[in-house]
Amino acid sequence: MRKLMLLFLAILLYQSKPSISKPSPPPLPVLPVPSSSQLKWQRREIIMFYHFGINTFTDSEWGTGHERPSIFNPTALNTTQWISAAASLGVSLVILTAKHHDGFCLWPSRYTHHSVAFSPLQGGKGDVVRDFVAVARARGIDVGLYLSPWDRHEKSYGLNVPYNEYYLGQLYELLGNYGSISEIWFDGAKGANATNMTYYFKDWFGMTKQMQGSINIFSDAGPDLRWVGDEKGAAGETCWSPINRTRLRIGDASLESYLNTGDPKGTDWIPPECDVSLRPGWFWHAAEKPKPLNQLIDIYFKSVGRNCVLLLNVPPNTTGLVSNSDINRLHQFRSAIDQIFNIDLARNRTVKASSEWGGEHGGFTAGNVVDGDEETYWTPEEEEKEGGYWIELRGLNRTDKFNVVRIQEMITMGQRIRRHEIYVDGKVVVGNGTTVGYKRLHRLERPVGAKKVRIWIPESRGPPLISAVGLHFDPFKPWISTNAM
Ligand code: FUL
Repeated sequence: MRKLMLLFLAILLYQSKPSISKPSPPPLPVLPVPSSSQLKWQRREIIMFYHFGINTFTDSEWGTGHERPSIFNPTALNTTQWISAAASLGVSLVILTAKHHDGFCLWPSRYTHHSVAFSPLQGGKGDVVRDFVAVARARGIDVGLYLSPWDRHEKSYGLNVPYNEYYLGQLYELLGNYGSISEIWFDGAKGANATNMTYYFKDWFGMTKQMQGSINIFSDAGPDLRWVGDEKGAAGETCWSPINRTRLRIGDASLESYLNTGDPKGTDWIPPECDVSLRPGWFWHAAEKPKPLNQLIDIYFKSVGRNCVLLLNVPPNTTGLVSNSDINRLHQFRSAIDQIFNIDLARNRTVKASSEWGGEHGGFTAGNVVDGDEETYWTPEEEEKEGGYWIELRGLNRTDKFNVVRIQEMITMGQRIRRHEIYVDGKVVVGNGTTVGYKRLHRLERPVGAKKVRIWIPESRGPPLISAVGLHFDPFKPWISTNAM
């Protein structure tokens, strides 16, 4: 009898359990994938560079190393004003040239007399690195440093062991005395007097990682971030974060196009950073002006809009301030980006897809691409449909014109899309391309109004994972302003 009652109870419990379908576990990643530091960096989108040093006072780009430290005299130096400029653009990481090729140090390095300690700045007590770091941190902005390997002042330059020791000593000072450093910038430039000298990159990188566990190391060859191969702020139309590190060599000009496009067969995740200056030069020159707004917007589309981070250089002037003309241009740039992207015509619209991983309760439904949440994504069933995978926005208003299409991959699980096409109302192709990556922005030929917008993905490394699709209107597109006149 007791047994029977227990059985009855068990049946009752089983039947009263509500039938909830379980979400599906996500698909497997497609390697390589980013580290958490690389992911954090990618999401910053725009970061800022400050070229400041002895060159600022000699109207030059590459100092000789023979300049007297006494000429370094920024009478109104105000790093708070520099950082406010960065904050107004919305950047979360700022990088300072602690030492450029002339060898002059913006901090009082123990290993040289060629530094701020021998300049009039605060009677020799100044430390631009210290001030810069303190102000940025107080504003919640992360910090990076540029320590040029090429040093035209240092006597030991050209001698393998002594110079590498000198360089490591300075690196140790910068990475040990200024708290957490998020990025370190190594370039490969070398003097003609050092053709037989080797930069001990392996030792430098090793010590850097030992001292700053979550830092990103930038160089022509990574290991964390790579140069994009030009200084125009433009990535390749095809731009893979994966690349083969074994093919890369620091300072090898023949690799520029490889760096620009990356490699779908790459086994290393080393995304490109697009460094470009707001002005023609990297350092401030009285005769130069900031780039026009249209050019900056174009740079944004060719860097951030091609799976990269834009590193925009804003050089402070001889008084030690960012010039007003530059500040105004940064404000215009920010407000232009906001004007284009703050309105998203795709937001919360109906979305259909070729299939949904795990079905409608799987957690990877098409609607995830318009929910405004970068952590959710759509992914189809593994099986490739004829002609590829697709996702389609429906129920749009023909009167709402857009001329920018934004597509974002969920890169935490690898970069996958090899080719994509954008169709409106079933048949008209308004844009197409190869890679997508973290963010791909298409600037269309002309504004379009449509009821349906479909993204076709005919080729990809495994099923695509899409976190966002957006439709925007860009009033700055050059032809619009000329037509309106
Ligand atoms: C290059 C340098 O030679 C330029 O002067 C500038 O600093 C640029 C960002 O990197 O390697």
